[in-house]
Amino acid sequence: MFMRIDHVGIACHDLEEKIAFFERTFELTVVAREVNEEQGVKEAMLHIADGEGGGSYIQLLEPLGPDTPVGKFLAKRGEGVHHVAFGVPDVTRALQEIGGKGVRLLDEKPRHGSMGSSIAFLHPKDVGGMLTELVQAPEQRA
Ligand code: MC0
Repeated sequence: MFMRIDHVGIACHDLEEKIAFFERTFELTVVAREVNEEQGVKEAMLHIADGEGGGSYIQLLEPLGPDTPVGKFLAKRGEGVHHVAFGVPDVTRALQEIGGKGVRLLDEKPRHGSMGSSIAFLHPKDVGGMLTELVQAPEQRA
């Protein structure tokens, strides 16, 4: 079902400051930036590697406000890993299969994600405390 780790999402207070740190320290490059109003974030993707099913990235996330998923996370837990995203060939099908196994779906239907992807989240309490995202890259859409 999972083809790769698409990205690891990291919550931060200051996107520009965190981008500069990752570029300077790990020699990573920002390949995309976006404000996603629906998800309440300003985000940047830093490229790690390319594989058969697509690329893998570090995603830096700054909240658009305190009453957003990442804003609440920062207030409660501080900066750190917010979610892990797995690449899947078909996110709608993956949701059906995973939901059928009793995992709570935070999204019944895919939403717009980074770099034109289709995404959906699974409840962290049903996945060992890890907020889990499913990602279908745009080139994998039927
Ligand atoms: C909350 N919890 C987490 C968590 N956020 N556990 C692990 N990782 C996280 N990121 C835990 C809380 O500690 C709490 O546990 C329980 O889940 C319920 O949390 P809550 O604080 O009561 O509830 P909310 O209202 O903060 O909702 C949490 C929930 C929400 C995960 C349902 O954030 C959500 O729907 N997230 C999905 C969307 C999202 O995160 N979007 C931002 C990234 P206790 O033990 O205290 O009960 S958008 C993105 O990444 C896009 C741009 C992309 O990739 O392309």
